Amino acid sequence: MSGEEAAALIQPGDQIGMSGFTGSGYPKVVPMALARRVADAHLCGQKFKVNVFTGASTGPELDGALAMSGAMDLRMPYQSDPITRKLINAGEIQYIDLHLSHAAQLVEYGFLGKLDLAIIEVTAILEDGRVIPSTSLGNNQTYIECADKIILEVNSTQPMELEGLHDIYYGLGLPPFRDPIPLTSPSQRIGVPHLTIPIDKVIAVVHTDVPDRASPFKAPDENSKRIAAHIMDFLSWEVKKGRIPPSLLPLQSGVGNIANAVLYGLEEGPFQDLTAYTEVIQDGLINLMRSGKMLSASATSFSLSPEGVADIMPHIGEYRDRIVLRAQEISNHPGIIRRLGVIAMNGMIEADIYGNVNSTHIMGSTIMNGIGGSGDFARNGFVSIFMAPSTAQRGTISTIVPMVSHVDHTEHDVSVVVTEQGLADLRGLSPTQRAKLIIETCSHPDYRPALRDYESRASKLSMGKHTPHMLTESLSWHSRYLRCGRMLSQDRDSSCE
Ligand code: 0RQ
Repeated sequence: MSGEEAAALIQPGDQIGMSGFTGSGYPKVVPMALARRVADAHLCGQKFKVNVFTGASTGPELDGALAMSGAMDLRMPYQSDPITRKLINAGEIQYIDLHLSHAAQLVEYGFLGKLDLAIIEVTAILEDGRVIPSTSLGNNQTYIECADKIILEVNSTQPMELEGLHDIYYGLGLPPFRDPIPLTSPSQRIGVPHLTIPIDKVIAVVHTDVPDRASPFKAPDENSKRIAAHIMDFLSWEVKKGRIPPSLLPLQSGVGNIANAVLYGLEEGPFQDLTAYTEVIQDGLINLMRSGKMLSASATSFSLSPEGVADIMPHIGEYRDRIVLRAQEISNHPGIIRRLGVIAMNGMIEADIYGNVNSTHIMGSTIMNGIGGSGDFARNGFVSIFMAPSTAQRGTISTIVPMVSHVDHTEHDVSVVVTEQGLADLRGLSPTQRAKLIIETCSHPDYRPALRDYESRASKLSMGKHTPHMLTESLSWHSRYLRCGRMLSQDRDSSCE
């Protein structure tokens, strides 16, 4: 049926699980038709909102269209759409920012309520009923299993060559009846290549020929290249010390231009026979496979530039033995990440001098994208590297700060902080040792004196000497409470208002 006919089957208040992960494999026609329906309803004064769950970020036809029409009441678990972000920060969309490995099980546990509908993009429905997934797997099989009804969007622009790339291992079950997941190497297959669709739940099949909206990558700039070079030196050192093999350990690389630059750095680096256990296959990863430097990669989606899509997708079948796409609860599974010893490399907004990392918030209250999979990999990886230029906003803000304004990755989950200035290896260091190293190695010279000044005054004036801070400067509420808390609860003092 048409997108309009399918969208007419959606009810106000529905909770919908959709496919889509980093701009790939998301439904397009039905969300756009739903956005038009909602806009019409709002014009007539009717309230029409739905809750939208996905794998991760999608594209303008889903997040952009639904946000602009005012259709979204609640969004989870990750987004990177500018309109959605604006409405979340305006308080008009409720956003649950989750570890990506958690999303499927939270739905299965029933913690997020009933799933009314699943809208899933697929590549094809074969004559015998088997369904070839699209360019991402995300939470698709879970949403299909948990939803009351299913709409399939068949995208004829996705190549049939995708058949056989996916490995769907579904049915972890509920505690206490969970078995170990039998995955011991990145390229191993433990499931089936097709989605299992309970046919009686399918209420619509819709055709689309709208391609994934892949974001272009900027060519690596000087800072990204320097960050990549520091990471190459670090990995070489780890090999030299015998802590990792010459082929390294499976790599995870976050999204974005710096992450892609690191992959280009590996292209020129000395390492051979690499593997990846990650979430997204970016252009840089494909280049490593093409040059023979990388043997195999496991992920949950493709996130290729438009050139990458045009170049690679028509021949994607050639990579069937070397690329595996998995559900995100497997690609991001803490136990598997720890078992494989993944080297985790993720972007950050800021790090503090003690190694706490903020990946999600600007100035503590404005969300950027979400934690995504960075927490799954950071806490469980063999080493966890966080990277960013030492300044943001054209040099006006230091990304190394005394205390992060929001903590996504605590000091306990961060092994390495790297900027274009240098790389701080935090393993085995106490907070005060870390502070000195991060300031001297990672901060921009323009901000270094101010950070040194903070560190030295804090080490003298702080009440505790383990993680010295001057809270008046970094968290004024706490010091105000210490000063005025008693008075606030007894005789209110206007100086404490
Ligand atoms: O702003 O767009 O206005 O120029 O933030 O920053 O430097 O372009 O960095 O694209 O690598 O994104 C952490 C957001 C970094 C990303 C984050 C401003 C800066 C710019 C973007 P403009 P850059 P990147 C696997 C892993 C969480 C999810 C994750 C992210 C904009 O890496 O979302 O890791 N990570 N998933 O100017 C003010 C600061 C700032 C700042 C940056 N300190 N203060 N503004 N900016 N630092 C993948 C998945 O999970 C799917």
